[in-house]
Amino acid sequence: MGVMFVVLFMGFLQFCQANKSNSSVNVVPRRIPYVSAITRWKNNVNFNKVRDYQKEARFWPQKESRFLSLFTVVTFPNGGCTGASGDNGTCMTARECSSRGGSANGYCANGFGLCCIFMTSCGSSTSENGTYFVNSGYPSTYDATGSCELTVVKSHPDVCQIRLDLDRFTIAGPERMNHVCNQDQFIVSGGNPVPAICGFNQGGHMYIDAGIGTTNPVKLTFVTSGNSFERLWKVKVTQIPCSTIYKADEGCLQYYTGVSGQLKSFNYDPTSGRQLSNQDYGICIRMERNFCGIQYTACNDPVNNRSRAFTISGNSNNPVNAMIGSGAGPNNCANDWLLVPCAANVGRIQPAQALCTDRICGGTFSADLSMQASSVLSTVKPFRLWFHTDNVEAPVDIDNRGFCINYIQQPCTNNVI
Ligand SMILES: *[C@@H]1O[C@H](CO)[C@@H](O)[C@H](O)[C@H]1NC(C)=O
Ligand SMILES: *[C@@H]1O[C@H](CO)[C@@H](O)[C@H](O)[C@H]1NC(C)=O
Ligand SMILES: *[C@@H]1O[C@H](CO)[C@@H](O)[C@H](O)[C@H]1NC(C)=O
Ligand SMILES: *[C@@H]1O[C@H](CO)[C@@H](O)[C@H](O)[C@H]1NC(C)=O
Ligand SMILES: *[C@@H]1O[C@H](CO)[C@@H](O)[C@H](O)[C@H]1NC(C)=O
Ligand SMILES: [Ca+2]
Repeated sequence: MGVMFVVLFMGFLQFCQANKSNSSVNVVPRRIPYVSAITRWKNNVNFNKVRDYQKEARFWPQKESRFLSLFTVVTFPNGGCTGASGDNGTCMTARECSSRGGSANGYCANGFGLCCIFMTSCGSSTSENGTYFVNSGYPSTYDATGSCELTVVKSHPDVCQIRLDLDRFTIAGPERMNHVCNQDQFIVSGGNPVPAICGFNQGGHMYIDAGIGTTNPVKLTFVTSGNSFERLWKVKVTQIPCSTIYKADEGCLQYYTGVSGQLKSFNYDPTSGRQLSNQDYGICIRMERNFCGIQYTACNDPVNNRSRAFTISGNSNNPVNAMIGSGAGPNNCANDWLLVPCAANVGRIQPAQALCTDRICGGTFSADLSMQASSVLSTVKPFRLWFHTDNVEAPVDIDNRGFCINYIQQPCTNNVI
């Protein structure tokens, strides 16, 4: 869909080129009243805008333009925009914004359009790309029990994934004993299985597989129960077309791009965040061109004497060595683990029994049974990690925080192929 404005034009010009770079699609004389044209465009879908427009243009051949020497229609595509509030929206007319349920927030398209922000809360349904799902009363906090659901309908059948950006995300954390989210929960249903999460997750993201073609909607639900708690959330919902290069790889709940970055488990916080139970998901890192391996290192922990940046099993109040492998022994990872395919320590001579390992757990990040953390290299492609936790913590696993890991991709060389 495009956005149109009727511009009163006092000259004899039949064409007014508002921007020469788009002159063929931006400005055309029209005989048809603009209201009916808007109605037509509303029924169009936002793909192949220019082509749609050109089709439309054929309905109004240029010979009719002599009726219009006073009127010129300025159109521009419904691009993304940043509103005065800093939220992202879609550029459109005031009329279109209010009819679609958005709220105008600043100008765009050189002042011809308004930046239309879609923000919604409990019990609603949206098919607008870039909708923000907020707690009731946002930006104030919400302290009550209930279930707050948003239904996300595809804006077009050619949408395959939904990306959720957890711009604000504070709900009650898991219980102390087994770290299960039994008070508050954020649940995603209707797509591929997504683990329920709780606690503090600001800055996190998730990709939801929405299936191909017309499918059931995806539902996002915040369940709040139990003790009084000041909850706050603002989740940005972006619809990703199937054919784009920026969609996530299949089977990745989280998808990172770039040569370096930081990965965190949900509700990670070195001071008080409890590792969540019942997790099971893939974390993918896009292989950048000419990079053949990936190195992982536990983040700095600015608050604890002994780092808790990787505390997946054992009693984290004591130093715990790294544990590896999938057996049932005391130094194996039978219950909770981060799976790093064929992980090997960087710059340390490997013990014979652990040339490369897959599961890593314990209280130290290393690919051997060390008390000392190490950077870990994996050259298995594509670059992926899997995180798994069961539903039990106490009495063996105490105060585990989960993980925060920095990654750096390694260029293809003689050593990394
Ligand atoms: C025309 O478009 C170009 C390229 O997008 C932009 O840099 C320029 O500011 C525009 N000019 C006007 C008058 O809108
Ligand atoms: C011109 O049109 C193209 C395609 O619709 C769009 O990507 C581009 O941003 C437009 N440029 C301007 C200056 O509006
Ligand atoms: C708006 O979009 C930009 C660019 O994609 C992004 O960096 C920024 O975080 C977004 N802001 C919000 C509030 O979503
Ligand atoms: C939704 O918006 C994002 C940018 O914020 C864009 O990349 C994506 O293509 C849009 N999705 C659809 C279905 O238009
Ligand atoms: C931990 O840090 C505190 C002060 O920050 C210090 O008093 C204590 O000795 C440290 N413990 C260890 C084991 O290093
Ligand atoms: Ca566990």
